[in-house]
Amino acid sequence: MCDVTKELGLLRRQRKVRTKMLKKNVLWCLAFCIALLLVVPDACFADGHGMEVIANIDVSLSPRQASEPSVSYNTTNNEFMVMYGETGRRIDHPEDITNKTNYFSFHGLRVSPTGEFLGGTIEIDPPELGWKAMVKSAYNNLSNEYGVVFSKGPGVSGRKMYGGIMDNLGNLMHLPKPLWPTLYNVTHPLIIFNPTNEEYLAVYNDKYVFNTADPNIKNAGLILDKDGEVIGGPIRIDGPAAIGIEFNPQGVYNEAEGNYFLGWEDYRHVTSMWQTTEIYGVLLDSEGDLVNEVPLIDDFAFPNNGRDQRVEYIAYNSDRNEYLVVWAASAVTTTTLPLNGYISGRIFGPDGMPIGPEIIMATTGNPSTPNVVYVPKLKEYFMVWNDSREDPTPGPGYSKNNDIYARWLSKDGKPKYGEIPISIKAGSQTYPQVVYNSKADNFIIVWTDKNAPDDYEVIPAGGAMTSISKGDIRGVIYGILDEDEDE
Ligand SMILES: [Ca+2]
Ligand SMILES: [Ca+2]
Ligand SMILES: [Ca+2]
Repeated sequence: MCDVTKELGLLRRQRKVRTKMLKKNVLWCLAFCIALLLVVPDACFADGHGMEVIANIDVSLSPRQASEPSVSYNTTNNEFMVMYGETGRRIDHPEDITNKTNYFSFHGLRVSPTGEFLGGTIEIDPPELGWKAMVKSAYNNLSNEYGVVFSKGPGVSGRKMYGGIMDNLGNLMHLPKPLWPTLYNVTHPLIIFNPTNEEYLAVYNDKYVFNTADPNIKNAGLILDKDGEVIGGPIRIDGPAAIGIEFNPQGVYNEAEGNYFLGWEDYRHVTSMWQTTEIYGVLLDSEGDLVNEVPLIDDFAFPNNGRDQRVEYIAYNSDRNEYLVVWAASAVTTTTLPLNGYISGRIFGPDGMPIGPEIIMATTGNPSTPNVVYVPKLKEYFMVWNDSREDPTPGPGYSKNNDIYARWLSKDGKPKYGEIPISIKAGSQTYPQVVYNSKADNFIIVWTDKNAPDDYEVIPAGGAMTSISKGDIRGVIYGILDEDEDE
C-alpha cells in the first residue's frame, strides 16, 4: 500500500511538472503567435482551422479531354457523387476509321469521405457524335436518388436539355431524355432539389422560349417530378422589368422559407455580352412562381458604367437564414479603377434584400470562378476559385497558368485567415467546385486540370464560344485528419 501511495504521489508530482511545462509551452506558443500575428497576420494556422489535404483524387486521367466537373453530397450514404464530361477520339469505335472524330460522353464516380472510389466509373450518357456539355446532379434525400441534367445535341448549336434519375449506386432509373423542345440551343443546365414538394427545378438558358420575337438568351425553368417527368413550366426566372440577355443561372432551394433563390448574369443595360454586366436574382416560391426580383449587384449608374460582374455562385447559411452571393468582378476600364479582376460578394436576407455592403474577398492574379459553401459547425463560409498569379503574362480570363486557391470567410462574408493553395501545378487548373460533407466535416474540391500531356491530340471542333482543350479531372478531400487513422 505504502509503495502504491508513494508511486501515486510521484506520479502526481510528475504530472504537475508536466502540466507546468505544458502551460509554459502553451504560453510561449501563444506569445509567439500573438507576436507573429502583429507582424504577419494569419501567420498561425494560415488555413484557420488546422485543415489539410487528406487525399488526392484522380477522378479522370483518361486520354480523352475531360471537363466541367460537378459534385453533390449524398447525406444518406455519406458519400460524394462527382460527374464530368469527356470528349475525344475513341479507337473502340470501328466506324471512326480515321480517329479524327470527337465522341462526347458523361460519367460519374462515387467518392467516399476519405477519397476512396466506391465502385467503378458510371456511364451516365454513352460516347456519341454531336455535342454535349455540363452534366449536373441534385441529391434527393427522400428517395436516395439523384436528378441529373445536361445539354446534348447534334452540334454546338441545337442542343436540348436532357434530364433523368439515377439511384444512389449510379444505376439510371429513368434514362435521360429531352425535357423540352428548343428553337435555338440550351446552355447552362442546372438542377435543384425541392424537398417541400419532392420535385426538381431544372434551369437553363435558351432563346425564344417565351417570346419567339425576342432575340435575347433568357433563363427558363422546368419543374420535374421525382421521376424526372416535366410537370410544370417553362417558367420565367426573372421579373417583369427584366429585358435583355440573361446568362448562367445559379441557385439554391431554401427549405425553411419554402422558396428558391436564384441569380444570373444580367445585361439589361446593354445590347451585347461583350459589354458590362450586372447580377440579378429572384425569389420563386416552392411552386416556381415569382415572389420578387432583386438586383444582387447593379452598379451601371457608377462612373464608366461600373464594373463587370460574372460567374456568380450562391451559398445558403442555414443558421442565419441568409445567402452569400459571390462573383468575379473586373473593371471595364482600368484607367480610372485601380483593381483589375477580383472576387467580391454580398450577404442577402431571406427576402433577397442585401445585408451590408459589397465585400472584396480575393484580389491576386485575376481570380475567377468562385464557388462557396456554408459550414454550420464553424459558422463560416469556405470559398474556392482559380487565379493566374503564377502566370508571368496573364491575360484576362484565358490564362495559360491558373491555380486553385481557397479561403475561409466569416459569417458576414469577410475574408478570414490566409489564402490556402489547393493545387499549384504547371499549366492551368480551373473551374473548382466545392461541396461540404456535414458528417465528416470535410470538403471535396474538384477541378479541370488542363495540364494533361498524355491526352490524345485535340480534334478541332466547330463553335465560336466553346472550345476543347486537353483535360483531366482532379480533386482533393480537404479537412481534418482522423486521429485514429493517423496512429
Ligand atoms: Ca456592373
Ligand atoms: Ca497552374
Ligand atoms: Ca484526359
